[in-house]
Amino acid sequence: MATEQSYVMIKPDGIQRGICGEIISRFEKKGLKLVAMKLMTIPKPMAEMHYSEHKNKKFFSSLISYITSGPVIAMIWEGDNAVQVCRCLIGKTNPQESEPGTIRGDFGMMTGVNVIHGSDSVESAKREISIFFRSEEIDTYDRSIDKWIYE
Ligand code: DAT
Ligand code: MG
Repeated sequence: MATEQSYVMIKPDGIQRGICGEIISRFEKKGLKLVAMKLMTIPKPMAEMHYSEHKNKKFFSSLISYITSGPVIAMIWEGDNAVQVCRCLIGKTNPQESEPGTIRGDFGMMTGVNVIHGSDSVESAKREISIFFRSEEIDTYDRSIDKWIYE
């Protein structure tokens, strides 16, 4: 087992559209463990840090305006191979190319308004988690159901 943590964030459109419960439910049902969660409106400098790899792209300013336009739900999901598992649940960057059954495939229409973020590597996850959470905000607990999820 390679236990990892992924940074997952429901973007402002997910909150405005009232689909957070359904989205969170997919991560729970998959078997991932929620170890941190908060609602927040991201300050612009924090958004720029989170998306720093895109700072030279032409969509950067619209991306920052969008992600700071209203509250997001910031979460950390933990589990075996969690980074890749979360990306699978989320789907491709462009919701029109995302498979039905994925979050973006089921709930989105445009790349610039694509409902949810998930870390793309373990290194990115560590970086993003450190931007959004203090270590004391991340919980550690046992789940008795894990014996029915992991062999
Ligand atoms: P992902 O969120 O799937 O990891 P990414 O890291 O390449 O995708 O880009 C970050 C976000 O930036 C993405 O969720 C939506 C936005 N974005 C990416 N490419 C874009 C484009 N060509 N036009 C507009 N927005 C874009
Ligand atoms: Mg990315």
